[in-house]
Amino acid sequence: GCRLMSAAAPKAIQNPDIKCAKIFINNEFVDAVSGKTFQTIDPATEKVICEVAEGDKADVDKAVAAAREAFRLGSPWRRMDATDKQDLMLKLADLIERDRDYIASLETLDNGKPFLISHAVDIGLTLKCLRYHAGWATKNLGHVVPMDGDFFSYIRKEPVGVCGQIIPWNFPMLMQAWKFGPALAMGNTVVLKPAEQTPLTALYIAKLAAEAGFPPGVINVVPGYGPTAGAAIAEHMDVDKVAFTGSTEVGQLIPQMSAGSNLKRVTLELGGKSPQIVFADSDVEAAIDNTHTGLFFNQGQCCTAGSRIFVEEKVYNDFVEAATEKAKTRKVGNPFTDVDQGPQVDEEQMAKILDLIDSGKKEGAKMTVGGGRLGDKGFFVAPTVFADVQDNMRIAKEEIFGPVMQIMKFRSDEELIARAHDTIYGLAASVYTQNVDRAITMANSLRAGTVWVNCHNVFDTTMPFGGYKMSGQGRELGPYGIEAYTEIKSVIMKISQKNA
Ligand code: TXE
Repeated sequence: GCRLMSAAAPKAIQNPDIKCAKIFINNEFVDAVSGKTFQTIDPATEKVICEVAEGDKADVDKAVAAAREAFRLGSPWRRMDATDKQDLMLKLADLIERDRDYIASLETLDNGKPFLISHAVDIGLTLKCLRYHAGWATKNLGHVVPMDGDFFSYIRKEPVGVCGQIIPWNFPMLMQAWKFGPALAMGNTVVLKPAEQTPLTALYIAKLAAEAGFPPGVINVVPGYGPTAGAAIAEHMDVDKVAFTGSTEVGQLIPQMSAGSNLKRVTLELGGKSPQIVFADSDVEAAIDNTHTGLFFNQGQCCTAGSRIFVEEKVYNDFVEAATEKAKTRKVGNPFTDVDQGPQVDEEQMAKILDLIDSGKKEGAKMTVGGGRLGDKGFFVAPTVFADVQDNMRIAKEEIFGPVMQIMKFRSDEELIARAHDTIYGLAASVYTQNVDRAITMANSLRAGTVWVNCHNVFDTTMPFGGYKMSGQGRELGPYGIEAYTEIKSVIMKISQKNA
């Protein structure tokens, strides 16, 4: 059935009914304790989509209490067979697939990304993520250890407990899946706060989780703002772990809030300024395509956006020309039509991008295409390319998070590595070359959590993801992502006689 459904042509729903816009606690939608609501906006039209219940500390307290009760010893969730946990997660994925057109439409309405991308990429990766992690539920193995003395000893991996999860707006449903997947597979309970810009798919998927049969309190979703609802999670005395994806600025606050409260576990996935390095010995045509999507994908709103493109002198001029031509072909417009690029997520992000574009012009970079807002309704920004960018310019240092490409020239490998490392970030990097020695040497030298060779922005649930330096702490996905959702317990039992 699933196979047939995913083969069906995507059908956009331009005005999807908003079915879930309240706080989800104990498998029910409730108003905020304060009664407050906030608006979520369609970034393509600037129209209000709907009012959403605005959670803050009081609602987080309720959600944490529900998650704690669901985690109590003897609770249905704690006693559930691993195969049943696996089946629940698979069921949730199946329900998301059933409602694929609707959810992809909702994501596009709330976030602005092209519907065909929401449908194929965001939902596609969400399904794979949930299904991959479902398999882990039955594979959470411990160890029996040959310890000295007359003891029987084993290591058990237990859930951490109540997990707070704070996510951004660039991949709303996928970030929810990255957080739910390992947390649920390992038997934790969760309180998730979606970004205030994009709360709608997270709430609808919470409803599907109830339909799938997750016991009340296992999954709770509290929409609201960062300094109120988000901080209440990070500062909570009864939250055992907080996983945060967002800006480096807020990422620096989260461990402080943890330390100032109960030393809850912290994992962070933060910003980047990732280099893409194009050698003259690469397949330059392919490199032009890959660096283009490596930067422009998702309106440039990727933590891994390859926004510093270093090009070897010999091919530099040709590269700049081709990258500019390629940027010109990018179709920008109504995300419910067949376009490459929709609007930026909100006015604040658009303003930040336009300010950085201005700084590039003022600091003397050579703008070859783009350079401003498109139209006067909706937060559309023209695909922009800057050549002759110098390392000390703001556009070479700050995360732009928009469709703005920086191209710089380099001469030697040694000079290049130092320049590529001249950043506070270390999330990702890519290298384009056909020389095996150079590919491996560069891949092993670059200080980044992911290095791509002859590609960029390729994600897979089996591969750990996270940052060096100020791009984060810990890893998500793959076996390392699972570790972040378990506590390790040593059990040492005195016995009368040990035998090998
Ligand atoms: O991020 P915030 P913003 C970068 C990108 C972007 C910039 C600002 O450069 O332009 O950050 O975006 C919650 N306590 N990234 O302002 O504020 C907030 O409600 C607890 C990169 O949107 O970090 C939301 O749910 N939580 C990034 C989440 O944090 C708080 C993706 C992210 O929002 C909080 C997004 C607080 N005090 C932005 N303040 C990536 N790594 O992909 C805010 N939040």
